[in-house]
Amino acid sequence: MSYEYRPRTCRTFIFRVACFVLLALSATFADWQSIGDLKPRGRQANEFTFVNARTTVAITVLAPDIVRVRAVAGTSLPPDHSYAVVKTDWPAVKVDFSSKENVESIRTEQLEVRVQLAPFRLAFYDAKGRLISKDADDQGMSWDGHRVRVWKDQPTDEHYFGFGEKSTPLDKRGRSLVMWNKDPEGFDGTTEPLYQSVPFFVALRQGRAYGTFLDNTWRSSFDMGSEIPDVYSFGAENGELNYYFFAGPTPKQIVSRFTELVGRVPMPPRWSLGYIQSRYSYYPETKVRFIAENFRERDIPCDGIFLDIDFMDGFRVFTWDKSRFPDPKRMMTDLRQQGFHIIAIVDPMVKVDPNYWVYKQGLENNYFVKKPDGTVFTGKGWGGQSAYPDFASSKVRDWWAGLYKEQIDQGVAGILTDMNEPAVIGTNGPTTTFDMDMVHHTEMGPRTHAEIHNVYGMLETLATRDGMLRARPNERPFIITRATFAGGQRYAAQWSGDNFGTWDHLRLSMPMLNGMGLSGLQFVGADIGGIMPVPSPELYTRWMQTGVLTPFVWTHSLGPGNLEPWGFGNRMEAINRESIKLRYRLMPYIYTTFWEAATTGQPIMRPLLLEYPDDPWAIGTNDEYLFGNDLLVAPIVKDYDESRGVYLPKGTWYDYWTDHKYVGPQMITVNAPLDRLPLFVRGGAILPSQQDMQHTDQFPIDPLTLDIYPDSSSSRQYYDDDGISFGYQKGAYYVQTITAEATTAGVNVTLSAPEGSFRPPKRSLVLRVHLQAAPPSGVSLGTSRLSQQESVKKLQEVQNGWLYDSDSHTVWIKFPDQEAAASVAISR
Ligand code: MIG
Repeated sequence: MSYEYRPRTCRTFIFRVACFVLLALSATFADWQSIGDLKPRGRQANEFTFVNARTTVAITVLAPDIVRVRAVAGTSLPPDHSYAVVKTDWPAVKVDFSSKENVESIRTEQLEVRVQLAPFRLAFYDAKGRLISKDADDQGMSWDGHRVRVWKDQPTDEHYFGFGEKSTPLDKRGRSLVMWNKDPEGFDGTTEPLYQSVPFFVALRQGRAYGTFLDNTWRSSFDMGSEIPDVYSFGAENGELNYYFFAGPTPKQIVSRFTELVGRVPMPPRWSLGYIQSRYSYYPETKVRFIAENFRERDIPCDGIFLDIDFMDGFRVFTWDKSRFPDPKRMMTDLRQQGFHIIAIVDPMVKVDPNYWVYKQGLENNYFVKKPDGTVFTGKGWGGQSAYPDFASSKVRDWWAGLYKEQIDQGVAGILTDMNEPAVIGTNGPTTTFDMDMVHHTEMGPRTHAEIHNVYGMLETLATRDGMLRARPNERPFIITRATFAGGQRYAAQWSGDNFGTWDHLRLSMPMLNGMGLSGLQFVGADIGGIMPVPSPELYTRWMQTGVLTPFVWTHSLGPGNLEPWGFGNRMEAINRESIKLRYRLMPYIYTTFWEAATTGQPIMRPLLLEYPDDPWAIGTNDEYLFGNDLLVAPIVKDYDESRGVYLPKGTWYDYWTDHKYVGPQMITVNAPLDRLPLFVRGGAILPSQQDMQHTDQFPIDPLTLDIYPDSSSSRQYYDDDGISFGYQKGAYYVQTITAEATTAGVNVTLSAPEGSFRPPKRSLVLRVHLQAAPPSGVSLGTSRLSQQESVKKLQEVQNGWLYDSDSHTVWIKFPDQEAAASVAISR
């Protein structure tokens, strides 16, 4: 395998022609000023600086596999600042430097940056001297007025993934992407840009990956070979050409490093992983209570209900419409007793109303975004003209954080921040957001909206998280936001905005959510059923089936139909009930997967390419995904389809429902009647699950079930904690390593002594060892033999015992969870 490649000889020509065409097309397309020749200026620790009369470039080695490149106009580096990056204290790393003729070399154990001085170009090599990526010879870093951009060679077999929230297929090769938070007021599989901006991508070529993060908040763009073949480029309208290069070589390592740099999702409250019911809008109170009662009466699990804008008094944020919700505190107290949490919407628009306290406080204290002439900027909000808090100011964030207290004290458990791209309803002249020259007051001084726009929503969620923590210091906040920027997972979950109730949207939700996951946004979901129009019964049911196996799960719609799990008749209700119950049974697996995301940064919902980067079929798969380490989901995405082709990557896979074994890589066809989601378990998986519950904190887990699919030797960690407090940060968690070993003598399962100080109430453990062709000759726990039982019912009655289910070829073993090391031997 060679990583060198030969650029097409006509590339230069094409580049020039393309530039010429662009020039001719646009009168405003000025000449890009190439960076020219630079000279080394010096080295400070692991920062190497290069200069000429117009430009300064700093190359900083942060880790053996991470290099930062900072290019600025001018002869010195301005103060450093980032809204995305949280890690700056990198441990010392050994860097070798050498210089010969025109090329300086900066080398770590994993990476070499070759710096060509004249003309100035960067090339990244791996430790074996193989080229990973390089600036294009024709055009490296360049300026055009305030605009900055860099062009890089694009090998014909390189593919690009990530880029945050995009509705296009996973592989962005040949596409042009824009980073500019925007409410598109509805989108399809081509709309660009969308609500969130994460200027980050993973490049993959012949199984080897590298990553790039452009840390620039201005409007930026990535052209992945749509303008000029064999060349890709990225840059921004203003600011620094400031990017991080991750050497990989696996996508997982890149995602891990990127999220180390910009932060990872914190452990969410467990209830927020339950099913959430939503509607634009449920009101009045009797309707909300009716919805809640229906869930319980119909035996459909649910943990939360969302209140959209109509709960407010004339769309004034932080108020209640008292005719619709006369006693919010009582309503929320009652609902909580039934296991429901209320999530309330907060918009960044503050109605202009001299009698409204939020508006008055904002006006008196200069908390609103201003025009250049110093007057308050207003735009159209739900309640009419509205002012917008300046979230770029820490003083304003502090004020806004305090505003949450009253509603949270009344019982609001979660906040949804909408419209924070920011979106101005209708249009604001030519734009749907603030005018570009509106003024924000940051700690570094005044800044224009053009610079702050992309982080406005993220800064709102920072204030919101702070506000929730102040109101309830011992509870993990739940916030979900429509707009965010790189690193936004530190403060909030994200959903994919106003999707439609069409099969197309169910299909595109997969690459969309998977791309977000690759970009550090791990806690994500789409409106099940689409916000509008009302989906067909089949579509809603199919969407629910797969939606329950995404990180955030809610039905959200504008109606007018009843998009509740029971809204499409008895047959669909029965299927939806089972889909949601599956989510709840798998909660220990899902919760553990969130813990993995919080500690490693790996997405919860994953494209196949994350695990199988050297498999071209896996890379090209948009209509399947992995949910956690062990499950592969292949939803039905077409009307009336009752079977589909499923690509199974290398390794052993088991049909979740039948235990039918497949050996990948293989394309199979599976039957999928309406009540069946094609779902596969990885060979070697150990899946923790729990008993049925109506809401996540209805009962402690009992029994904890471990479904084991033996495959020579495998292991997993199981995580638990109290699900709500920050105790886990001080050691109050439960982590156990479970291993399964299949030998000719049988299967051995071991449980490690748990780590951490959290201990669940006394309970039973049930191991279900799948794929056992014949009943075992015996089962022992430690040194004692367990007795065989005749039926599952019998097994439920005894404390210890085992059973062989000949229909499913599964051995069930039950014993009290000693919360200590244990070993179980199943003998042939
Ligand atoms: O454009 O608050 O994406 O989820 O229901 C309408 C009303 C504003 C857009 C959100 C949607 C929400 C709706 N909001």
